[in-house]
Amino acid sequence: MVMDGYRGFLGLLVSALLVGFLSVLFTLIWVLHYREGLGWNGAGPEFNWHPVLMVTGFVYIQGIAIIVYRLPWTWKCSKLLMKSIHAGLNAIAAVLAIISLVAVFDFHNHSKIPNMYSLHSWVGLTAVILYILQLLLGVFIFLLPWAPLSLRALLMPIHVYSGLLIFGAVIATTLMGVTEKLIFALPTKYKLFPPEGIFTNTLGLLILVFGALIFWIVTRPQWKRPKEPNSSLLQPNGGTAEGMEGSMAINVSNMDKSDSELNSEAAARKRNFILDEAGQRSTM
Ligand code: ASC
Repeated sequence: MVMDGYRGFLGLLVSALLVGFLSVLFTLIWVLHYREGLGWNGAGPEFNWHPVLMVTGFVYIQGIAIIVYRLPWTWKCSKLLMKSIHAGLNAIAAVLAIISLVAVFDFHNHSKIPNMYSLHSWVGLTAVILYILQLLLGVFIFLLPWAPLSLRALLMPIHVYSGLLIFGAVIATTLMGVTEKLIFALPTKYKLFPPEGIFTNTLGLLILVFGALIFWIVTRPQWKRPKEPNSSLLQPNGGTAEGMEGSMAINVSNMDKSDSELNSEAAARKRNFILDEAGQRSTM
């Protein structure tokens, strides 16, 4: 596949998938081995769905959703298909996050623990609400064929920024949650370096490294999906969900881009174009 620094990309992608998978595995081992296991009974086992579903959905699946456009072997797939996969993964993550919130509120209510007093809960609930808004806005503006190209171009940088902001807030919230739970569960023992403390601190580090890898992958301009050249000419009114990458969009969105970003995007476009002319891949 044609991509600048393909081996580096592949190494980071495999590392991210592995570290993310380990985070989910560590969370499961934490609740199954060190805590009360899983159940839906208003007690500890019901609470335990909260970390499991948050790390699986809100951390791992959201992280993968953020980088799906970067996978070079999907560049021959239509933009609409990739948007559907991006939206679908984010929708799965949102559903898991909501179930995870139901578990924690239900546990609190059964066990007469107050809701929403901690910083973890304030930042976390804000992230979930913004995530759902981001998902709805993304579907209505970028996936469905209704929004004009000018509105898409205007909102795309905001969509990218708020997506990464929410993801960062989710990583921070997860770390607060892990710390909080350890202090609740091991009030006197945490400071004695017990195995559960060491194990769960390691889980926190894995989640942070996962976030760092996703953030690196998604901020490399040379790994962006190449723009579809001339597609706006095929759809002059820009009224369809696909082919929003034409010259107009490039011009509008170029206004706030750095030189290096523009250069590597231009290189990607050129590469894409040459490949097109050689008939090696289709852009639609
Ligand atoms: C879309 C799409 C993009 C953006 C872009 C806005 O719907 O596929 O890449 O909006 O056209 O600049």
